[in-house]
Amino acid sequence: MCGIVGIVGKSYVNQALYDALTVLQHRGQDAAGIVTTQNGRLYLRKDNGLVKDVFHTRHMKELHGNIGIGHIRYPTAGSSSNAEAQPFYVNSPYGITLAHNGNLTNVEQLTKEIYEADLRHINTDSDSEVLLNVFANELAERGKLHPTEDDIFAAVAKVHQRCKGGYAAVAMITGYGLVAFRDPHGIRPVVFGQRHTDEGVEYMVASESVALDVSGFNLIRDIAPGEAIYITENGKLHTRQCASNAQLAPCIFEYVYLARPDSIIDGVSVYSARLRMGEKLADKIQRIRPDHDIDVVIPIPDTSRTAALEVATRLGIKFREGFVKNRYIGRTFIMPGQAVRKKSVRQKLNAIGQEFAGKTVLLVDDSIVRGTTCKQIIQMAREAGAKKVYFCSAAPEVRYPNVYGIDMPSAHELIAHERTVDEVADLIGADWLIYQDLDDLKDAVGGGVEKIEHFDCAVFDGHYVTGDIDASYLQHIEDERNELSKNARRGANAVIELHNN
Ligand code: PIN
Repeated sequence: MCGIVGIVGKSYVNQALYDALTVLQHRGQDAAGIVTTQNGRLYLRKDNGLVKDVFHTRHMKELHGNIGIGHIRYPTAGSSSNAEAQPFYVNSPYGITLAHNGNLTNVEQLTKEIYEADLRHINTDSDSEVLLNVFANELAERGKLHPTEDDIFAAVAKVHQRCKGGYAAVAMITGYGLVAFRDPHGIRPVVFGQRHTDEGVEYMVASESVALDVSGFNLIRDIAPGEAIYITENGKLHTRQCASNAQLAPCIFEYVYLARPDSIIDGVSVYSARLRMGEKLADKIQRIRPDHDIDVVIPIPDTSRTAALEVATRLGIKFREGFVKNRYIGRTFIMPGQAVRKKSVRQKLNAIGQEFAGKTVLLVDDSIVRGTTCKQIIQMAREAGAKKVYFCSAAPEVRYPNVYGIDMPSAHELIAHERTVDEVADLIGADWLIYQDLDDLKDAVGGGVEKIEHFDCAVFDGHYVTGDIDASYLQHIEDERNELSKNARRGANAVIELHNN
């Protein structure tokens, strides 16, 4: 999962791009980048790290121009080198830069085609570089010195034919303007909006509507699945449906956990969806155990708070803050002779004893993925004196890998994979475990004012909307991941050895 932004403005866009990236920081903390353009030149700054650490005054001063795009990256195994920070650049045709959120599922075939048929070189392991090269190649194929909107939309149509998977992308064509497009299922989110200034209308494209809010842009709408928008350098907006088979099936996990609650995705308020998740959970609890003995509902900060509030209200039980999250987690130092230890949950969360002592508590979290964190949290609740610890998840059992850009690639890392609810409850140490039903989740998200018929729910039901995912593909990405994390571990050990010597 990553965040993207693009602006066509009437004055310098560097600060607004920076502000947007800061607001999208929850979508990735691994790397950040901005590229702007002025008088045919590109100005790029990207590196590993948080937005506030990557951009200093000296960098911002160099980001000239009224047009630019930005990216923040989520760490996935094997993608942490700073060569893979985005935006990516190709010099031909025109000089194109691109920022991408999502994951292509036919990247190996595309990489081969790009080299053997398109005669283009790929320099990283990033599928975003592949996406950029496919787009650039298709635009070059049009053979125009001055591309029109028809050429640009035709190139996006070809991208849709060639690229499988989930993608929301924003690209800048030097000297022409900004293009943004979304895959034919609209798996990953992307919206656009406008702001009126004395000099005219400015446009922003972003992964989430919160990025528009912070700089005073008004949301126009989501880019439709398969649609592309093109905003010329002088601020003319063109939109076109570029896919023949478009059908909206957004990633339901955005609503569960990934997106900020104050965002609106595909017309649905993330906050309202989470409230409804809480209502559905409360109804399920009431249904299966009407005589439950829950004394207090406690959220696990932060995401689950909205759902937990509604669970408590609906059940008519007290809602209490039982855990405090440390907002300032420090870095882990690599010390000579010491293994690098992952920060424990205890360093991030602390229990407020009085809310647990002698009580039957219902802890609410947004989801259970690996089960490692929730196990420690349940243990903390017991140590704080809870009589019984019940646990509920606002999402159903996460049983299958995600292949569209969320870092959940290996089934065996998922605690609910091939396990029953009782087995998971045993493993995490809960006295009672309640998962949201998938139909209830779909209803919570898609059953509000704005109706959404289909979702990408693959992590819950194993159904992959792009239709190209089978067991051998999943096995392949799992093997690849094991290999990458083995290499990463080797790398970490090498660092320790280096310090020892
Ligand atoms: C945490 C959001 N949320 C908490 C992410 C933990 C799964 N985990 C998914 C629960 S926050 S585990 O709100 O952003 O702080 O299943 O792997 O233990």
